[in-house]
Amino acid sequence: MAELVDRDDGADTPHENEGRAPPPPVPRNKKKGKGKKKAAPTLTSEAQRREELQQLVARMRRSRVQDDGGDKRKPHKFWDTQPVPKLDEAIEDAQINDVIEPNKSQSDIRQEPYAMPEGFAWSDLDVTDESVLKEIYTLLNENYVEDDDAMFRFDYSMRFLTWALTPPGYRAEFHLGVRAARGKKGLMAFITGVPAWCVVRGKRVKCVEINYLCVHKRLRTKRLAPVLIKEITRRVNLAGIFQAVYTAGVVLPKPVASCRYFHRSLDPKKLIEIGFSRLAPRMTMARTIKLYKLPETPTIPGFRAMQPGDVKECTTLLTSYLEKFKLHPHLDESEVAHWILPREGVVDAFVVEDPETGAITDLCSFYHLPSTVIGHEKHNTLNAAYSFYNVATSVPLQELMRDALICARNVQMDVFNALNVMENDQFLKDLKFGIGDGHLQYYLYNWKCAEMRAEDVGLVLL
Ligand code: MYA
Repeated sequence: MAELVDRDDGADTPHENEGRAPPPPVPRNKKKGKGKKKAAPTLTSEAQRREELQQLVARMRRSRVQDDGGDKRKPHKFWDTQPVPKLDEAIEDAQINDVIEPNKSQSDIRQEPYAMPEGFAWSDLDVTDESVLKEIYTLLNENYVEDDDAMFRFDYSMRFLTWALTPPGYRAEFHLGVRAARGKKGLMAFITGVPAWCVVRGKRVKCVEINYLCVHKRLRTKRLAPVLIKEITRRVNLAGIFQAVYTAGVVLPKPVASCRYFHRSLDPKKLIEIGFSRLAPRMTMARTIKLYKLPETPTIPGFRAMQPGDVKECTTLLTSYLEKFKLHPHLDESEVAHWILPREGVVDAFVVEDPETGAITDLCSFYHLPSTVIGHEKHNTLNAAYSFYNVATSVPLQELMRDALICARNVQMDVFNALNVMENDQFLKDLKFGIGDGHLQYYLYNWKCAEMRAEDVGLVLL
């Protein structure tokens, strides 16, 4: 198929395929290929040869990923036209913390939507309409982020998408689709923004959080993504917002922070069966299951599910905790109620209530993001919990997160994932998390500031 989009700024000419989309995180020692195992002491020479070959391929693949993603000299025909720092631009001065382009006046903002190529049309998507939500679900379920080996693909549930896209103050015009203009007018591409206040190195900045950029597999590499990004930018600018925050697995100009995923097995047998992880050398399945076994129920006195009556205290607890990070959201009570209060199958949150005073002293939360296990005869779904916002004041963070793991296991999660953001490093090792093979890059649009370390990041995007 030919190139799809017009070239109004010279940024949308076709070029070589990009590196693969950012993968759902998988452990670094994920089983590669079809059932091959890592070297064990009793390997035959044939098995050793295969193992070496496999390791070589893995090394080559790792270096390819680095070259594709991190080559600072590679031109970015679209991103080089955008108000973002260049990849080779080192910003070390912590005093630099400001917009790149000044805010535009309404009259300087393009009033009409960017042109769609023949056969396609913009579509404002009403996510409160069940049938539209189903279409979005299906597009993402079939075309959104996969791991490098195409073994897993994110499977955001409809209830999850409703949650993610309708926080307080959301704007319907930031839920943007592209449809085929004829026939069944199916949904072919998608991008979303939700307004949020972020605090960047102490400065409060009105932002949109951009997410769910997706182009149907049949329309890939035709420069549709830049048009989606430009159109959402135009709409967001018209609403008086000029900064954005987003995350991606790929390296683009230019990450403000680079984070890693870590994984804690909850159902190691299933994870091994589906190739998400593999049996460690010299380990039997029985020993592996024992290694990851957790108590039946949470152990901290006063640990219970968060309730609406806890929102006020949780807001105080969370907002004051987040202040210590260089990039964090600023959340009010309505937002804490939206984002943190439990929603079945979407987000779970727990508090510790002081048994004597009744005060809420701790908070932990995780969201449910399954992945489709592509083409597996026994398992269709990998059930994953993702660490969200956690604050420990009465117990060590590690103890709190242990109870979070127990709760995740008790709602049938197979794995618990956490980024090395905030203070998560404090519990990853002791709670038996393993490092994943994916990086998650954090980006700011139209903002220039010094890079930060993963542990300076106090923001989790869905
Ligand atoms: S991250 C999740 C992204 N989605 C997926 O990975 C799902 C599977 N993949 C796809 O659907 C497609 O491969 C996508 C690219 C849509 C990703 N973020 O159309 P193309 C650049 C930004 O020919 P396609 C998320 O949702 C690429 O470098 N740019 O490519 C956050 C190249 O530009 P340049 C990306 O493969 C999204 C150009 O696109 C990404 O058919 C944040 C090629 O376009 C990416 N993940 O489609 C978006 N991947 O030539 C930015 C590739 O310059 C928001 N590209 O290198 C910015 C703020 C906007 C609002 C501002 C308001 C003030």
